[in-house]
Amino acid sequence: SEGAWCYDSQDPKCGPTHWKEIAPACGGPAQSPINIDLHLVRRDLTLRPFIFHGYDSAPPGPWTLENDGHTVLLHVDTGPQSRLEMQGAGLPLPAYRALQLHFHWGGPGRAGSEHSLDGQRRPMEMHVVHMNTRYQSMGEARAHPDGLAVLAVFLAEQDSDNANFSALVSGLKNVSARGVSVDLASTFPLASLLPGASGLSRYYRYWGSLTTPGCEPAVLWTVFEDAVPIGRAQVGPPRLPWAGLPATRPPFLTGSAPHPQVAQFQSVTQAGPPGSQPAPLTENFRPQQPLGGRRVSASPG
Ligand code: B30
Ligand code: ZN
Repeated sequence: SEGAWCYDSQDPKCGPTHWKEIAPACGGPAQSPINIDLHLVRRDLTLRPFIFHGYDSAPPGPWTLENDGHTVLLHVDTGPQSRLEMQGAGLPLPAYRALQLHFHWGGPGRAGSEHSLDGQRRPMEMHVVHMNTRYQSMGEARAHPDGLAVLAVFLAEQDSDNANFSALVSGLKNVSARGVSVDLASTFPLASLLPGASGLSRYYRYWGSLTTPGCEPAVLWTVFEDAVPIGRAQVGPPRLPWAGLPATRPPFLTGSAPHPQVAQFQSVTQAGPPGSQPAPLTENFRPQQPLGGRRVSASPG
């Protein structure tokens, strides 16, 4: 349904300022992502913990990893035998089913989360996309304000591996070309990628949109405060100019250091003209959108 679009704001044809020409909702109200100003959030005592069904065990699978040219997606909805659903947490009834998770990242040395807290971006952001079970398809859900619920999880660097990302990161080398899908060697508990024990982090909540065309205002967003760590070493050796430096860098250098663990994601490629060298897919995050009259709520934490 969406024509050609891209993240490059320098591109005269397909960048974010042109999205509204192919998808009018991208120029409409209630768009995502946003910066969350922590002084303006309203604490909401009705934002209780999430209730997750099936997130604590490895489902039958197989799960499919896909490079669609805009992101890397892990499709986790493999049918009725692996029902992954969430409720509670102020979500509309009856429940939301997990469909896919995917990532947004930056470029060498550049943070690439879509949301930010008090203007602070993180190296990466993972989105776990859920559909309201009252709807039959993604297409139907996208037409309703309560159709989708996305869990946004910030990823932060750490020196040691996060084994919970191993199966996914190992699959990235097999989806470096746009349009390619592979079955992952194994599934894993979805909860292992969420902050705290099954998402017991404080979270921020607001009504927004898909962050890619068609930008439908169909998403109840949850942005977890606590980041999930992802390891530098598990995604390959650091690249210049940091190669050869000890794993622990002096603190004054960390602000300008690249995010080596993200290098693996950055090795994924996007579309190019036939026969051309494929360009790495980097900085696949949308510019932040005006909050307008919306309110951001915070769980009691
Ligand atoms: S997000 O979480 O707001 N970034 C879709 C789902 C969630 C978000 C953005 C888009 C979505 O389902 N889009 C339509 C299907 N997409 C797959 C995809 O997720 O992103 C196919 C496509 O090419 O349009 Cu890329
Ligand atoms: Zn996303």
